Amino acid sequence: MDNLFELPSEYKELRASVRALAEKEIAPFAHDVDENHRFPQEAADALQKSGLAAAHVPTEFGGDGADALAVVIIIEEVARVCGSSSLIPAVNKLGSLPLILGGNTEQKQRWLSQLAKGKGFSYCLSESEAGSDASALRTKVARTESGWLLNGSKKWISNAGVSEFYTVIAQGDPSLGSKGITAFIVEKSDAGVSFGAPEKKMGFRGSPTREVYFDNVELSDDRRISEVGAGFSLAMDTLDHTRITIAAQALGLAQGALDVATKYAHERKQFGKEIFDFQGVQFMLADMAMNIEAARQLTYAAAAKSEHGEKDLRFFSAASKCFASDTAMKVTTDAVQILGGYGYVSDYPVERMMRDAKLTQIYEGTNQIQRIVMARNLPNG
Ligand code: COS
Repeated sequence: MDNLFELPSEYKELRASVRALAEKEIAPFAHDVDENHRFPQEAADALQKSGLAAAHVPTEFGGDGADALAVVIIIEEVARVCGSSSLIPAVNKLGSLPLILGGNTEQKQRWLSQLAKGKGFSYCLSESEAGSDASALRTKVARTESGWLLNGSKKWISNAGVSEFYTVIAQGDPSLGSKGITAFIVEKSDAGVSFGAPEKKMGFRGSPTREVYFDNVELSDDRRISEVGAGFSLAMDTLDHTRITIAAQALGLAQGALDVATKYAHERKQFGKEIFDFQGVQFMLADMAMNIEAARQLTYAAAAKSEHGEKDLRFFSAASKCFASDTAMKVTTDAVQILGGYGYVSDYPVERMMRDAKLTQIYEGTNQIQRIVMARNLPNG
């Protein structure tokens, strides 16, 4: 009971080391990455060098075998200084988790070992007409004599074009609805794969988001990582684990904004005293800290459930993503308010954090979808 709410020391040490790395090697580039809409290559290199870009890859396939909580802490600490950079470990986990959950040993050896060496892995579920209604996807896969033929397109794919590998969820028999869907691994170099122009986004501007096009892409059957027709369940099972990484990202953005706002409140003087001394500002900072801590407890609990495959994972992962991202939106907006005119311009990072926070309420399932998932998973729901 004594240590129930105390993080074991290995996680505290991990946090300290990721924080030091993030502040030294990622934070100095965060503004430039956002301003110039460029990929955070410095962060990618630093994370890869320290084994943090895809730490979740099991040791047998060349990774660090980091558990779900360790990955959450990595993402949280990177997001605290740069949201775009935190998408590197988050996308790598999202893209490769279907393979980890559904693939055979040979397939894992083939792709996870390369992921551990720095080749990125993206996740292709959403389409222009299939966002929240994910099972309405239209990317088609058809059997051929030698395997499969893939045709269609995916939209809003994070790190598309940078990643080497793509998990693609495709429909093989529309008459079966979600039961006609199967999951495949596609490589960037496969003939018939191409990418759209990078989207012009409000936030997360350092992470390229592109459409991915499949034009008669021939795939052998060893690219298939789910049973035929079991791809939708695999895609949803994946999100149960990875929505927690979005909660982690939201948590990091919120913590980063609170840290900046608290420091600023002590530095900024108006009416002859620090603005921290005004109760109105204290109440805001206290609410921000309180909600962040509540989001952290929920997210870490969800991570433990992910690690142990507990039955209520689906509820907890949706709840953590929803609560942490709503918290991030509120906290970053309040941080901008505390910084006033300085908060609204890009000299300080809080307006960037506020723009980044918005996406955490939208992707890996909107917060409206998370509430549907939670309601469906109430004990007597
Ligand atoms: N895990 C595993 N399986 C799941 C699941 C989950 N979280 N949610 C649904 N399924 C299964 C169901 O059990 C069902 O299988 P059975 O027919 O065997 O019961 C099948 O998938 C279809 O489920 P359902 O009919 O509930 O699907 P809906 O079309 O109603 O959609 C929601 C369910 C809305 C929850 C789902 O489409 C969703 O999460 N949408 C958001 C997608 C998303 O996050 N997109 C972001 C892009 S990914 S970055």
